[in-house]
Amino acid sequence: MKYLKYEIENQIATITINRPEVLNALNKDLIDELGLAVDDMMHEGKARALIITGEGKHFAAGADIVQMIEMNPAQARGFIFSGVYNKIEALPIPVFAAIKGFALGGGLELALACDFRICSSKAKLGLPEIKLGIMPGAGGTQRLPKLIGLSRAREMIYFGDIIDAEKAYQWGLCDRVTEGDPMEQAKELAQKVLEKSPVALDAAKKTINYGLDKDLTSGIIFEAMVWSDLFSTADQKEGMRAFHEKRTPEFKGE
Ligand code: CO8
Repeated sequence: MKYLKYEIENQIATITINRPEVLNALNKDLIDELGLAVDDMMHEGKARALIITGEGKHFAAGADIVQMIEMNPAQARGFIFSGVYNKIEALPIPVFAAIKGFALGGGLELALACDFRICSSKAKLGLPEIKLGIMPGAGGTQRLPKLIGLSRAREMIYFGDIIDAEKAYQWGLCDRVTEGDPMEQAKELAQKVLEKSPVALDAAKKTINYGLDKDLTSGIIFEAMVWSDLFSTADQKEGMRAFHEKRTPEFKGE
């Protein structure tokens, strides 16, 4: 791949956006590669968690502005990243964004499609599209208000200001802020999920995502169905038997 690095170690996959000369600005080919990398990872079936990060000092300073300048509406529609971001959000494994430096525009929208955002204390986050005469177009207007509330999301989207990691943490946009390398912290958290049941994690993630755009009653009905289906899995039997036998469960993801 030209714009990404992919590796998997101890069941934790890492995708690194690799265009540091332009602060990892996201062009169309890069996003196509991201979609393929995610497909390959799932096809291979070895990853139990995914970390997305950026090469060099930044996560990603947004979509490639130079590539967008002369686009017409049809070309802009063809450029849209949402399909790949939706795919990442729907992955059956937990996804962590490890953020150093800038996560802006389409870069922050990528991080919003992840389950967790782990930030360096020097991280800077924002949706500055409004300053370019556009608006967020890869899920930002939808995911951000759900995550941090309408007023704060409006503030970020209407004013386009960049906020630091501390404020992002206070607003619930960052899940962890670290003085060290966010990659290390993301790996620690990924390691924690390796001990859990993959089928239960997948079920929990699907149910949370399902409820995001549904009414409470539908969400609770869906939850009841998924919850009771878990009793057909070997992991449920193992988890509960292990508790009863006072030992650590060994989940097989079955
Ligand atoms: N696109 C293209 N090139 C970029 C981008 C970008 N988003 N960001 C930085 N670069 C380039 C710069 O042009 C510069 O290139 P060169 O060395 O050739 O001049 C290089 O990266 C280094 O950048 P700076 O010299 O500007 O570095 P500074 O440290 O001075 O500034 C900033 C860093 C503040 C991050 C500044 O680069 C900046 O403001 N970048 C643009 C941020 C931005 O507006 N992002 C939003 C882009 S629009 C978007 O993401 C739309 C999302 C919707 C997607 C939906 C479907 C596609």
